[in-house]
Amino acid sequence: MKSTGKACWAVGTVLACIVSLQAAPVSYWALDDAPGSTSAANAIPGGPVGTLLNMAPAVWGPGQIGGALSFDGLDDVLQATLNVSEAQNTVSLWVRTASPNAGFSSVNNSANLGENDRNLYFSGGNVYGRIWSEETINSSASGINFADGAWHHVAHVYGPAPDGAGKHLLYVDGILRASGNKSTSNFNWQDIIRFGWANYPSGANYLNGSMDEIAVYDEPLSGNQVYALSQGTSPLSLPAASANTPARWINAGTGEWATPGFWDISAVPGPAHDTYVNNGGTAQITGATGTATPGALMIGGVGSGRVEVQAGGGLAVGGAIIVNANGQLDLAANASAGSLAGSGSVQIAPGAVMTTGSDNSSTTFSGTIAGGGGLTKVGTGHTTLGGGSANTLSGTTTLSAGKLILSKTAGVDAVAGNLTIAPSGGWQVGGVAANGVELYAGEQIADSAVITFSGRRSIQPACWRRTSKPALFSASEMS
Ligand SMILES: [Ca+2]
Ligand SMILES: [Ca+2]
Ligand SMILES: [Ca+2]
Repeated sequence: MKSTGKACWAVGTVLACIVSLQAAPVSYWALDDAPGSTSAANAIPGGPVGTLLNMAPAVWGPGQIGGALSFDGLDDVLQATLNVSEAQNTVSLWVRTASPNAGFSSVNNSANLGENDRNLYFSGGNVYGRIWSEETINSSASGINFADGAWHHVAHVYGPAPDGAGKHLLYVDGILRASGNKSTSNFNWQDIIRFGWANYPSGANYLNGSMDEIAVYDEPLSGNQVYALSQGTSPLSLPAASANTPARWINAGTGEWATPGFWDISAVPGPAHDTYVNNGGTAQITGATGTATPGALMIGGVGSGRVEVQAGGGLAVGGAIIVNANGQLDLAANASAGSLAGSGSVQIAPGAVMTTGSDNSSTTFSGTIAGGGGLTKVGTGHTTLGGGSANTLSGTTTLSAGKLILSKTAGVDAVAGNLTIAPSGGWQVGGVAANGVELYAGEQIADSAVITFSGRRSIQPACWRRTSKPALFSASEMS
């Protein structure tokens, strides 16, 4: 069934059709079966029931959504008769294991299980996806160990992705982790699909862990659809690719934020949507339209990314702005964020101010902040400026609320310009203050900096305190 979910029947001599704007899986095993069940129900009418091999008794338990099925890592397999498309396909599932090496999904020729393809497996804690012959992609660029005993959402996609994201795609936890160049599999004589086993890695073919919410589509899902699944959207109610969440910069090159052609959406991202600018793309924000995103903005990650807020533009992000190591945020106008994280580069031009912290979370930004503009910390959380490279921002850094923690390498400036300490909650003298600036290493503030205390309480410099580390606060810094 295609993404339009078309259902047709004959009415007299006329063929009538209902087209629903949903992506429709060909099979969906929610694995919410009752304890003691000896098979896995398929939520798609007519879809094959899952057979449990070597699983007597089957171990059902809590899943990511409802129940889930456990696999013993020895010989347990969930298997169904299903001839999936070689031309376009998505397998979406949740998997949990603490074994760094473990197979968990494949298609097979029932006559010979040695004939297999569409292998999904963990190797070294990375997630691998393979289509024959012969392309294997993996999540290692993320640097994340996904075999950590927690649930992770995995989607393996091939075929021409509706959002132009590529041909052979591997998503983990809703984020594109790897892509390849093959759009189809050459292994077209498979007739079953198996979970809990793959042909790789050698010697660790079975999954010691659990799986949940397994959905198979005969279509490539968009990155936004995969993201929705990773956020808990049911495969039975997944919007079609045209109704996308979240926004995602999909083209290498440069374009204006509000130009729909550069996005797989035609509107500003909606509530809780995240926005990605990566794959070599640059988003230039030149006006107010399309500059507010209530979710997170992730810059870089899978390929470099750059966001330029140009003069006259603006950017308001309700969630985190995550500037990855290969990401850059250039502000020639004001921007605000729920929080700031990552290890990339932020440039703030003279006259522009970046305000961060409104979501009250605590984050660390370990990249560099440069330019002639200003930085303002709001919210009750802690914002940590870390890393080993100096910030050279020459405008004023202002603490309005919460904590600003300066934690770069000793002797490396976290604050290069002037510092204004004006917490709206006032100061606490003694004890562990809820508001303030803490130095986690010496010489975090340029000697030329002027520090202004303008909080609502009149306080003494002695209230500058920290908890346990030998921070230094020289007299020149108090000038
Ligand atoms: Ca067994
Ligand atoms: Ca479930
Ligand atoms: Ca097939």
